Amino acid sequence: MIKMIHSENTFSIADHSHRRLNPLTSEWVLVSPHRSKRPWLGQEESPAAVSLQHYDASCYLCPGNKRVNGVMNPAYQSTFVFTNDFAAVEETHRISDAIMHPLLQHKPVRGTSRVICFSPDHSKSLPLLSLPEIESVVNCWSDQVAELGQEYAWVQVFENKGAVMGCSNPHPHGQIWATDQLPTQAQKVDENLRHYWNQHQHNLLLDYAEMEIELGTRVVEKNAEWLAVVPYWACWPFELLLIPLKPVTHLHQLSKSASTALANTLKNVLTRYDNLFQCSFPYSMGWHGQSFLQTNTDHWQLHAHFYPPLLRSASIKKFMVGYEMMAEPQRDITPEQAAEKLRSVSITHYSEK
Ligand code: H2U
Repeated sequence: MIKMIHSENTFSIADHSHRRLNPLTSEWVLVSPHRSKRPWLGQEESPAAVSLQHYDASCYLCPGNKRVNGVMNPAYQSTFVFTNDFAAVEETHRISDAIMHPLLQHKPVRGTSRVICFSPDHSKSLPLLSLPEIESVVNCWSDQVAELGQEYAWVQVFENKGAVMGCSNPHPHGQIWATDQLPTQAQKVDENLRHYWNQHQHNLLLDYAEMEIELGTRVVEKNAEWLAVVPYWACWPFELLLIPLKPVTHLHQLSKSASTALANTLKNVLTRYDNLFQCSFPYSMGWHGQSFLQTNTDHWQLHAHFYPPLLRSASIKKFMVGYEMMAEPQRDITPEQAAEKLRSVSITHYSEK
């Protein structure tokens, strides 16, 4: 007879606290599913409503308007890119002749920062644009990566959306920062993808995508070219990882059909985001293409991260503080529950119903 000792201690991943490993960074996240029912008496955000104003005379990104430094934006019709008037990095080559102590090290950085307006329409965040308009944004990202990749080691395409994420303007826009060195995240992910390749002679992200499609529990969107999944190791409540299903290392190497399918995937996942809490869903997103310093592409696969802060409603966000700052990130609802919630909402935008 099999005697069940301590059966009340049996572990269930859906109910009990555990840690999950992020193989892209080799960092762990603490998952506490039982904690999602705790009461909330803390800060509430003002929900970001979908804007109805197509043009704002005081917006420095609207067509024909004056920017802070006095330059006029053209009367652009589609996407519009300009060099950030307050660039975080400068294009000048500089050499530091400081003698460095091992504990006080620095490196001069050369680079450029650009701002990308996604649309002339002040009110149209990405999910509200038409599919051809979203594809124009994809093509604009791709052209920028192709151009800046000729000169810089790392090209970071990103979007900060919503005041809660520190975005300064609701006009739909993103940014690109290109640098002559790999930033910390890029370095870390490159090392982990390379380590997996060396151990298995397989591409980590392609293996992962295949496994998630087979399991299905964390999948939010899938088509012939793309997978959108709440990663097993997600830190943010409704975090998403977008992976192309065919090997590709850079946005500008996507085929025409992959770019079209990406526009479709973006439209659907971002509409799901907005529909979840019926608000213009804030997030930070960014693309991770390969370092332009490398020629061997076996280990790398292009991917995008979406890190949205909202947790329970349009007004309650997750704070990465306390234990997260001092120990490691923690989440309450499981990635599987988050994926289920995202799958359960419509792909027709609530404002268009
Ligand atoms: P955020 O909304 O994510 O802050 O990005 C807007 C960027 O636009 C920001 O980096 C730039 C800011 O430096 N900007 C200009 O380049 N010119 C302006 O006239 C205002 C803002």
